[in-house]
Amino acid sequence: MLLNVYEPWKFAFSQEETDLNNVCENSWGILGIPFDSTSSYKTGSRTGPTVVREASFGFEKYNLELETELDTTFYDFGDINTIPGNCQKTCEIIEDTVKELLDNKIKPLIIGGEHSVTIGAIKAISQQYDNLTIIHLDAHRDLADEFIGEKYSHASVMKRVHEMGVKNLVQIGIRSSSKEEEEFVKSQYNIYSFKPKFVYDHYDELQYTLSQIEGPIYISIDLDVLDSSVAPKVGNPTPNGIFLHEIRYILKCINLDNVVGFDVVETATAELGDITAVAASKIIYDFLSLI
Ligand SMILES: [Mn+2]
Repeated sequence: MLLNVYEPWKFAFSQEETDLNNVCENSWGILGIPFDSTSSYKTGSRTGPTVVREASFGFEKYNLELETELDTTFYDFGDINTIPGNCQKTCEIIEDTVKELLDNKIKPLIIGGEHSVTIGAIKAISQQYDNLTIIHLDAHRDLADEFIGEKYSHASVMKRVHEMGVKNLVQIGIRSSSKEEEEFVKSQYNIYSFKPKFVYDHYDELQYTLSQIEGPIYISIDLDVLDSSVAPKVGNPTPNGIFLHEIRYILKCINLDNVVGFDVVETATAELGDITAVAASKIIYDFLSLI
């Protein structure tokens, strides 16, 4: 029999194991979160986990750009059960699941789904670490206190996260915000931001800043941080963003030994081979190659 290794429901190169008692400590565990109920513009990120995983089969185990083999031990545990239409309850399920991973010394790598799913993941992680730094790549600040009356929303993710008492919030790629959000940022001592122009023009300064971050780090990447020519199928496409090689550069600047959680969210397409899904998959592939 000739069978190939194409199993598009799992991220390529992941280990075969679903029993948490049998996994290696200090490994990574992928969770897909098919949820998009608060999306206010383009829906469809509920199929993100499926197409992002499928796209991973286009990459080689040897990562030529990084000149390294993807030999990190990681497991793909499949998708979490979500409750369509109920963001808060879905976040509670995510929090419980991430806690279970952390109790087994597995770090969560989340594939969204819309950005609100990050609330549940960071809630679990912030209870384990009182000095957590969030590195947040996004076109938007996501610091609205509420959005259309909803506290649990893709537009208020980082406000909820900030309320959890994180040490620092570092926002990169921001180019869309409200006056209220700007005033909130100015009133806080622990929110840092770097617009796309800063990323293009001041690589060295950005590298220095990121390399100085101490303590545990959670990286949250809303795919709309990318220029909308590179990743058009996102919940809120926004022009004039950064590019894939800049995300790779940013990841290389961070002390990845300190990273305790990672997510890539807002891939809003169901089409196999869509360039947005490939971009999301590439970011995860590069991250797994670097750690
Ligand atoms: Mn965004």
